[in-house]
Amino acid sequence: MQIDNVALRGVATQSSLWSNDVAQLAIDGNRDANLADRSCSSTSEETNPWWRVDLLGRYSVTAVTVTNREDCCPTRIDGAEIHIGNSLDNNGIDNPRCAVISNIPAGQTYTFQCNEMEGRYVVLVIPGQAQYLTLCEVEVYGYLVMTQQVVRLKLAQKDQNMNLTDVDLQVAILQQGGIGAFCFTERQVAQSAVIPAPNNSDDCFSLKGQFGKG
Ligand SMILES: [Ca+2]
Repeated sequence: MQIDNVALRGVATQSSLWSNDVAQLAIDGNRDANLADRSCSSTSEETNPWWRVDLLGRYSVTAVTVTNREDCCPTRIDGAEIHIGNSLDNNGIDNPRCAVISNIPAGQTYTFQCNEMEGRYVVLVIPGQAQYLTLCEVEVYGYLVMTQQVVRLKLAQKDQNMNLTDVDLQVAILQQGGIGAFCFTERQVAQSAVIPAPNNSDDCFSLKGQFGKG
């Protein structure tokens, strides 16, 4: 099974904003660790600063990789925690914890094993202290958790070698009609310019009738 950095396709947010160092800069695919190069996210100094990526689907996360700032203040990240899960309670901080970052040397990239923890959200937080949370890159390695409905689709098709994570294939199957209602994860829907995004937080919804053939 292919393990990708799925954070690259996610949507990031954070508890506050320092300068123009927006949350998305931590998932721009660039580990450049000099803050002036504009590839690091940063909150302002506050208690319990957090950063979160929405993976837009439920993933089994094998590892999270964090690149620390190089030009200043590498110890600011000491004590940061990585949480993974499907809840947004307490901004996602209440989700199970994968790791505590004891320290990362300036400009270095460390990997934390998460043993296939499942979740849509990956949250980094520095608990219990007033601090800046600066992240030059966060990589989330994992794979999409197949929903029961996608498995049903797999069983329904003739060619078992088709790649059902291919959105173009999914759309093509639906456009051919006659298969009825299927569900897609929001993650998969978000990848498609053809299928409109769902209006609720369910990770699965019916596409029956979307193409007038349901
Ligand atoms: Ca970056």
